[in-house]
Amino acid sequence: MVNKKVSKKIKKEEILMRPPVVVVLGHVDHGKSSLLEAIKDFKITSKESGGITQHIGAYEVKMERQPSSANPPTHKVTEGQGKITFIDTPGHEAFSAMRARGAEVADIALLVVDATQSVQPQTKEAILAIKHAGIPMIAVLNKIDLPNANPQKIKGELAKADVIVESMGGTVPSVEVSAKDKTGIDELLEIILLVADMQELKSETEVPAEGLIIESYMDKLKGPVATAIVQKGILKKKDVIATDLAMAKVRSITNFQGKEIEEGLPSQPVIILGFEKVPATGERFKTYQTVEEALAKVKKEESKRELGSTVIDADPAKKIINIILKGDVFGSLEAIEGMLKNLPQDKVVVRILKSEVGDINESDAKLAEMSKAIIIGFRVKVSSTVLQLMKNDMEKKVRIKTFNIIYELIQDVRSGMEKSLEAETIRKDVGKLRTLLVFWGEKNRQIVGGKITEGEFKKGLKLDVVRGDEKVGSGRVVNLQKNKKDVDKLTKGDEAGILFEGNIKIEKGDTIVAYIEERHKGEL
Ligand SMILES: Nc1nc2c(ncn2[C@@H]2O[C@H](COP(=O)(O)OP(=O)(O)OP(=O)(O)O)[C@@H](O)[C@H]2O)c(=O)[nH]1
Ligand SMILES: [Mg+2]
Repeated sequence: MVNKKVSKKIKKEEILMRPPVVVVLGHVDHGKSSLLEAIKDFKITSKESGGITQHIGAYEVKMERQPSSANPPTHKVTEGQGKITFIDTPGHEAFSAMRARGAEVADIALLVVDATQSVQPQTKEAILAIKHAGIPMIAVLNKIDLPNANPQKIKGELAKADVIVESMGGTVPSVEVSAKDKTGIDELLEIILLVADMQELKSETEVPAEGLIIESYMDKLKGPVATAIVQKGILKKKDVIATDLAMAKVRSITNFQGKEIEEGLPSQPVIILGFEKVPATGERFKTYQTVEEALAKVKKEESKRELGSTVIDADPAKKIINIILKGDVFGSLEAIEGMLKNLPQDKVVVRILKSEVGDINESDAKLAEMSKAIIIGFRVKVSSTVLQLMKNDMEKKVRIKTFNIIYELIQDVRSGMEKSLEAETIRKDVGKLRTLLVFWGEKNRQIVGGKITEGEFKKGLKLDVVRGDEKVGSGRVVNLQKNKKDVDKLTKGDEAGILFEGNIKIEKGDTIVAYIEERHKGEL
């Protein structure tokens, strides 16, 4: 926290040594949140549904000691010294946008790999995001407390993924840690500060504040709430700021722990109140001289884009599932939309009519009723008015489902899509017989002799009778005989007799085609 006296002093400086922003990236469950928890005693893990991080979180850590730097800072030691801003990200595959955004705003990336496991898909994706952002990384091999940890193997795998650690002759520092036992944490922090020192992270302070929104949601009492990282300048209360979507006259600034602060310094994670609408995650904010200027900017952007709806162009012949999506924060909506779009849509199309932060309200229910949409909520509640409506006349018309885990939400939509498809019957030819001899039989039965020219025949199989190029009748196999003995199966090359039952009198020269019908449940 910064008091006014300190910040006045800072403002005199042209350049501020700002703390490094460190993004924690890696595959799901490899221990990113636990690592942050170990670094500072944040109880992040226990708050999450199913232990999976679903939001990006930002945390600030102040080191007790000064950085032990090989290159002492060339600029004056300032408030930022010894501080590190960490951004936690989710490892689940759905959140690639959040990971990319995290890497974009960061100065350094921690690539966390579970040393008992191996380099996984999202490890590789994280590596790409880091390389794309062009920031240095530190490989963190976690869970070395476990007996099956094999950091050496991981280093080899990392090398294959083009991340060559120092001990293997490369340039990427690596450190072995246990988030559980809190070992290796000191060394890790030391390396972070060293890497940061080498970057000489400066920030202009005498410029209008700018930053990146990393999380946002609507709070019933507080209104729109945005978590941001200040990147340039000093954000102050009463500043007028705007993203493309929303403007704010900053009402309050709090640090990540919810303590009110006067100013947000470069690299500092801050929670901003005062937005008129919820800004989207990943948006940049800038400071404006006047409210009019800020509003003009938002208006201009507004006219450029269609707000709040993502409609996938649909072929009218396809089935369409209309969805109204409500979520707790923009980041979740973005992840869910991304995953829904990735569902196969060749036969059934998911159309998101509306995607919005906030609880499920009456207007959602009305839209759902009109458009025959299903309302899907992620970590939101159903408002009491809607609950009342559901009890009364809308009961049968609107379907509402809420979820706490993204994966379950996606699976549910997927199975809904599958159910909307009728089961298909797929016919497969399994054998052919050319008739050489025909015996007249009784009623609708005949004994036919011939040669199996393709595949096989079995009792009970369905049959088509083909004359010339035309199907002239159908039936089934009642019995099979070879060398005058009953058999279960005839295969290609066999000369044999079959007892045919069907709606046609077979003639010499007809081809009898045996087939099976497989019923396939709707497959996307
Ligand atoms: N034994 C051991 N277990 C660990 C260690 N670090 C994390 N874990 C466990 O690994 C599991 C996943 O840890 P998280 O910190 O939630 O992993 P994450 O990478 O943040 O996961 P996502 O946010 O879902 O991507 C939890 O059960 C942790 O208790 C460690 O150093 N040693
Ligand atoms: Mg996590």
